[in-house]
Amino acid sequence: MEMTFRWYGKGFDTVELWQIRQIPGVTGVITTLYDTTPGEVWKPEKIRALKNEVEEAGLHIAGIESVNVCDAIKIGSPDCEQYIDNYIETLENLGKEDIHLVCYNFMPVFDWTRTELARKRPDGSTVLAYTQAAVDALDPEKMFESIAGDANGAILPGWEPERMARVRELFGMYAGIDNEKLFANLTHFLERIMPVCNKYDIKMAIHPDDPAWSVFGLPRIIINQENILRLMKAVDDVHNGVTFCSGSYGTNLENDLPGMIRALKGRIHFAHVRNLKFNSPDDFEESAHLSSDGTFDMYEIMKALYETGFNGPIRPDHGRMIWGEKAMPGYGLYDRALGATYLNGLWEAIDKAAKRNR
Ligand SMILES: [Mn+2]
Repeated sequence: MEMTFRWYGKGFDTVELWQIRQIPGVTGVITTLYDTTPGEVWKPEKIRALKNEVEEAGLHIAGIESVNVCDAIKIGSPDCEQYIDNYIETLENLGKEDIHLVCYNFMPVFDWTRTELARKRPDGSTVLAYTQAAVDALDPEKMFESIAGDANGAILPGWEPERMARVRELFGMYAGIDNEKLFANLTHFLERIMPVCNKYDIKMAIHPDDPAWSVFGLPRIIINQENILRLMKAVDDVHNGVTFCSGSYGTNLENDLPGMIRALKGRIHFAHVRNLKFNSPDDFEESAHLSSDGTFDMYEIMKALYETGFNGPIRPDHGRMIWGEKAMPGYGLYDRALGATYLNGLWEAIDKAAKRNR
């Protein structure tokens, strides 16, 4: 396991590389070219410049989150083959720069969905939250406007204003796409990219849909153990793998998180580990990483990763906004640094206990 930290790049992230370098045990960053649009080929010079910048700060690029998949590929529209070719070219350029992990998702229209970006908790911290009642009452075209005001001026990943201006058009484009069609398009995409992934040993790691159910009637497929195992079998190559995000699969309390980790042994290439606090099955907020602050048993999650031989990057995921920090919601420095330290502590304890009992 390598402890890592997500970084959006200079000019997009309030957190700086030198700060990440000072978090104990964090050696890598998970980053992206935030100013590229889905479908665009990533230029080798830009990848190299990003890599140099990270390495000059004493860190390294442990993976890319994300190379976004454009709507044409998800929909399977006539120009999708050209966009898959572009994606392959991007993977090739990443592989040549010795980058071997790519996180992506296959969610239509909306990336992750929350109904509040700054819900206040009893300790005065603010967190992202979701309540189904608010989604049911909302016009999807107003979704962006309703949350944008709490974003501290940041551009939210997956919620870029240009994209949100096209919400109506995007809904129309997905009109004929049900879960089966989306699954077929995902399988086709993976089959097409596997040769380049094999050539450069690039592990693709699909991020689950968040929340793990359909919102606004759109198809959602990466939501539970059955579906993710189906995808692993459909393209049975180790380079077709998973980002295990406890906070996303965990939105559905029926998902047994440690059990899923065990079922996915060998195919989890990247882990997002965070906790949620449920007030009811359809109202949750993002708590501190600590088990006792939320609903999940973080020890059991880390233990399942340890026992299945997980050796990829882990990162703390969304953090609370604490100590007066102003940052992109979920992506401040302080609470995620606390999360990294806590997860490192769990791992050390699990590792030492395992070695002593051997
Ligand atoms: Mn995640």
